[in-house]
Amino acid sequence: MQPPEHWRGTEPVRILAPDGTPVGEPDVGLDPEGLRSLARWMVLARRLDRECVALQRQGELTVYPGFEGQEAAQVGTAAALGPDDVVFPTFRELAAALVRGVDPVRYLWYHRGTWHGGPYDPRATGFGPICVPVATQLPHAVGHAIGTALDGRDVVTVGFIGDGATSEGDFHEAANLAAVRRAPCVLVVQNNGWAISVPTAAQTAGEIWRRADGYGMPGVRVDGNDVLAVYRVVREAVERARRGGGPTLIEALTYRIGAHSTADDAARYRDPEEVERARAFDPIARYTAWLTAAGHLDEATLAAWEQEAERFAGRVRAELVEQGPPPDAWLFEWVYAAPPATFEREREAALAALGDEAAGP
Ligand SMILES: Cc1ncc(C[n+]2csc(CCOP(=O)(O)OP(=O)(O)O)c2C)c(N)n1
Ligand SMILES: [Mg+2]
Repeated sequence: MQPPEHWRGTEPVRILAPDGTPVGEPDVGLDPEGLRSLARWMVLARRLDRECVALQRQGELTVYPGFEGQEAAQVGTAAALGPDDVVFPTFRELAAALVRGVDPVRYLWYHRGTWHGGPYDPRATGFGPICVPVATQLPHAVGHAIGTALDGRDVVTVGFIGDGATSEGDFHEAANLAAVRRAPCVLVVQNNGWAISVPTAAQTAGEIWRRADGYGMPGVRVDGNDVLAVYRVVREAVERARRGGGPTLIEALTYRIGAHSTADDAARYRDPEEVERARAFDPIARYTAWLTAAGHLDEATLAAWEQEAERFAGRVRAELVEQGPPPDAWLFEWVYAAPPATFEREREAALAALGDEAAGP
């Protein structure tokens, strides 16, 4: 089995080999129910992800960035956090959002265009807004971490980021500030091999986790398709941050099985054989193989999760598609506290035009 190209170099922290055989200590401090819940979340998340791609193809979502293959990196990270900890996501972390208790229907309002602002409450869920401008959420995450520390609150902030995003100035500024201020945060890079059509090798000449040394913080490279390893590594980083030990940079090696988003045709720049090879490193098959061998999972339970996932995806679909378009006037709401006259005129003209259109020819 040839691992994806961007996994070359330093061996990552790994507990389970790709076939599920333990190569490290599988006791990560979770009881059997906790261990099973990691698998259940991954099964639910993958099913929902596929439903979302279908919903976009059927015109029910405008665009959707899938995360198939990255379930372990996201579920393992989210599960390692305490209830008051906060996540600042990119645009690809629906699996992490589920684990943190975000309502997927509300989350997907964003992709349906129902509500272009914050479709769920970041404060109630501890999950920041979906962030499309690449890397801009990372300074926010570090600022949040510094703020909670100044307030004396026991909160650790996780900032997710992609491999491509590590080329942005925002990444450098955030990582540097986090280390200088010993901010209680964990920066999790999901290195999925691609930034749209740019492979990691064309993005960065070194290994991403090694940059941590230059900033003056610990860096860890973990097998991001090994949910137990991700859980352990993130857990350790969260505990260090909580003790006042400052930030950690984690590079989670994973693979983007799907296209960048439903607006992308990956076959134009990526060899489909690469994807087939990467499937041998599937995070769910690896983990359920180990759970079963360790006596924590039987076929009936796995089948029950799959049925639950069907019902779950069906419920999300039903609740989503019954959601009509937002009122036209919302385009102009929450822009200005005191709208200038030019803006008011624009609003009136636009609403009149939209009204005519809605009335038909
Ligand atoms: C500042 C900015 N530049 C460019 C884009 C267009 N864009 C969207 S996602 C993306 C690639 C991101 O790659 P990576 O950080 O590896 O995350 P992934 O998509 O693999 O999850 C780009 C260039 C953007 N959204 N924001
Ligand atoms: Mg990427």
